[in-house]
Amino acid sequence: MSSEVSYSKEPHRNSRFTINSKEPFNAEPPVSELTKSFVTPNDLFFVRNHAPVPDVCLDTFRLTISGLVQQPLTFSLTQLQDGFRKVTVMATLMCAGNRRTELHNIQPVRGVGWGAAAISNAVWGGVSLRDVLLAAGVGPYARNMHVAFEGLDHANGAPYGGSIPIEKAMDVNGAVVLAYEMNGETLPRDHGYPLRVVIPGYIGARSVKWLSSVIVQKEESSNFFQRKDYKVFLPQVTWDTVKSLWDATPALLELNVQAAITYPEDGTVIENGLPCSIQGYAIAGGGRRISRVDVSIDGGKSWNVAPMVQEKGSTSTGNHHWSWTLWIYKVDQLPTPCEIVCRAWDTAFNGMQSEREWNLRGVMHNSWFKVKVLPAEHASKL
Ligand SMILES: Nc1nc2c(c(=O)[nH]1)N[C@H]1C(S)=C(S)[C@@H](COP(=O)(O)O)O[C@H]1N2
Ligand SMILES: [Mo]
Repeated sequence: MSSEVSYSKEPHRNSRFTINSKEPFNAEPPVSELTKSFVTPNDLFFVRNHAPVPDVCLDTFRLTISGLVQQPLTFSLTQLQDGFRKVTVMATLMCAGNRRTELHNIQPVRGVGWGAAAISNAVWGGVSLRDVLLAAGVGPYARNMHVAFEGLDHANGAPYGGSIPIEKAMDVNGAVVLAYEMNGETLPRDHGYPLRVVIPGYIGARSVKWLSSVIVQKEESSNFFQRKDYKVFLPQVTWDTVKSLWDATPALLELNVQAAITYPEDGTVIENGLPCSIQGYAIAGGGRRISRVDVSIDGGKSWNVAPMVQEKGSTSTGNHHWSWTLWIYKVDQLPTPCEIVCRAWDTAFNGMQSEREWNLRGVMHNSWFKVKVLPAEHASKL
């Protein structure tokens, strides 16, 4: 294998992206775009790559299923499409590093700086991972094992990868999909063409793109991104002291509760006393629903409940809720200057932190989201 890293075959990208890193490509849409549609258009869906986008040829592409299975299997994309029923799942992906920049402003964090738009929602079409594993002879009630994934891209000299518990992979309602379509279109190259796994309810990092290999194993993946990244430590933990902590700290899987304001943005100028439709998103992990979104226009002293906008069919009575919740809170007369704050709760009443707490990797940051709105006089003084 050549270890040369070349970015000469990257796909074309939307010029409206905010580019946080060019090589590897990491970009988020303008935050106000997020809540304009419940399903994010493909060309505005945030992109998080760790290496050049693989240039995959369908003729030679194969997916292998191996490890602790009765029957190892190899599929071309057509064989997967023809051999299994098609499923579609609407699911939001969020990078665990969403809102990292707010932590970076407290103390530098090594990693891609993300605003609040490292999150997007899509309808994923493909085959069910459970169906494929059943075909390989994995028992329907398999437990205490891990399903590891590997992609065709190489980051730090090894394939990008990760794993999930087999209980999630085999869950009839777990909705884990090997996706070859995104919003009814062929999966775009930036999002894993020709095949990716989508793990609804989990941090984005586990949804391995350019998927080439699924391995059932006793241990969780030994991949760098499972073992040496995507973990949360106390604020005082540094790159020196973290060394002994990686193994003792569990890998992040399910998302925590997150919410952000997408309009108005921080620093927006609005004349005192005008109406304002405050908008945003909220999401919970592990399939839990958002039960309430609270908005404050006085910096978090008093709160009101924001009406939620939910796409029909994206909810269920169980914990099988894979898409974000959008919300709009209308204020007749917004007193400016003011600080607008939002926070959300899931059905287990997990919430968000009231204070920002720094962590080494800048992941799972979900403190109350705050924006300052300035009065018109302020603008004229600038
Ligand atoms: N093969 C591969 N899969 C990957 C990554 C990667 O760099 N390589 N990045 C992961 C991370 S950290 C995230 S947040 C999601 C982002 O998916 P998206 O680019 O489709 O938004 O892909 C995940 N899957
Ligand atoms: Mo991520």
